Amino acid sequence: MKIIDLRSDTVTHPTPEMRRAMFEAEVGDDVYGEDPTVNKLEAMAAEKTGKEAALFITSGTMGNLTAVLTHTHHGNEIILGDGAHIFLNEVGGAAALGGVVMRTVPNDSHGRLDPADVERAIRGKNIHYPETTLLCLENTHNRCGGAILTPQYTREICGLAHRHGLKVHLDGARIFNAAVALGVPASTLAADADSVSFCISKGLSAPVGSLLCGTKEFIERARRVRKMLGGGMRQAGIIAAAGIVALETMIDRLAEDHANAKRLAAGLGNIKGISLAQETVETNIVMFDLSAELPVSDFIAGLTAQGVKVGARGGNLFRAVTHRMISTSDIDEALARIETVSKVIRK
Ligand code: TLP
Repeated sequence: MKIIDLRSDTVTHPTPEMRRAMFEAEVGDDVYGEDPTVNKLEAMAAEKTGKEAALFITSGTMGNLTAVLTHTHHGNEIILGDGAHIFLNEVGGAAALGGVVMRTVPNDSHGRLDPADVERAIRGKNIHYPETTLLCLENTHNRCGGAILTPQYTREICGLAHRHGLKVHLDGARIFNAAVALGVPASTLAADADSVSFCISKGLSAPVGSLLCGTKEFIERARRVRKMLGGGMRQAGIIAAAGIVALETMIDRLAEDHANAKRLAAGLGNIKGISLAQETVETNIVMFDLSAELPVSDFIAGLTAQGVKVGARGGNLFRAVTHRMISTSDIDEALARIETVSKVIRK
């Protein structure tokens, strides 16, 4: 039985072209800035996001942490959504290692922050207060089911932050999903943020890595922070080579993952006891809930036996993510297996 793994787009394997590029990569010591393949990937990333410079980082988590550490000082406060990956899923690194206070405001179902909430959360000058220095956004928004922040919204909220002297970091782990879905360049979505990070190891299928992008001056400081965190890599061209192939060949095909996610969502919505936990599926993430008639533990056990993997998100909430290694027929097969399980366990 074929395992259909919908836990995350992080499970994608490198393509044969990536493996060839890795084998043949020209390398050097990147801590000395001498790895031509890393330098090429960084230049491509800067170009794609419309920023002056970029830095190759081991993971999305380290990219966000490096951004927070570079933009802030210990004791600062940063504002972010209560569903932000930085807040929920990065081991509290911003607080533990960056010494910043994470002040959350609610994310709406589209991954947005209400500008009025953000404005209220920005601290005034008062000897008792920490200084607010950074706003973090996320596009697409993981917890909000791959929801997209539009360029108009991003401009508005970044404008507000900038008027109050804050910098903005955009966690764009899946920014190319947003770009492809909207039909705009990623640079348009990142234009108003001071820094943006994106992952090559998710839908883009490279095995490792993220890029942090911003001004030359910001990236110079971020390079020191990355070294401090132990993230200075040496012949990293071996993995950067796959990233170059990812940026060259994997972006446009994300549209297929989006179509498959819509197909999956439509099918799930027709299964008794399952309801979608989001109004629309905009990219490659589908969040769904089980009603009380489908016990969560039976559902998980049933799916495991049927070879379908989805992510349990606490309570009766689940996440399914489409990606390059999931075809349209895999979606239909997964739906058939989920329907079988739900029939067997329904109370
Ligand atoms: N997200 C992973 C898990 O951590 C949940 C996933 O499977 O979706 N920002 C966003 C928006 C992310 O979704 C992720 C990874 C990261 C940052 C961190 O990237 P990595 O896993 O490379 O550290």
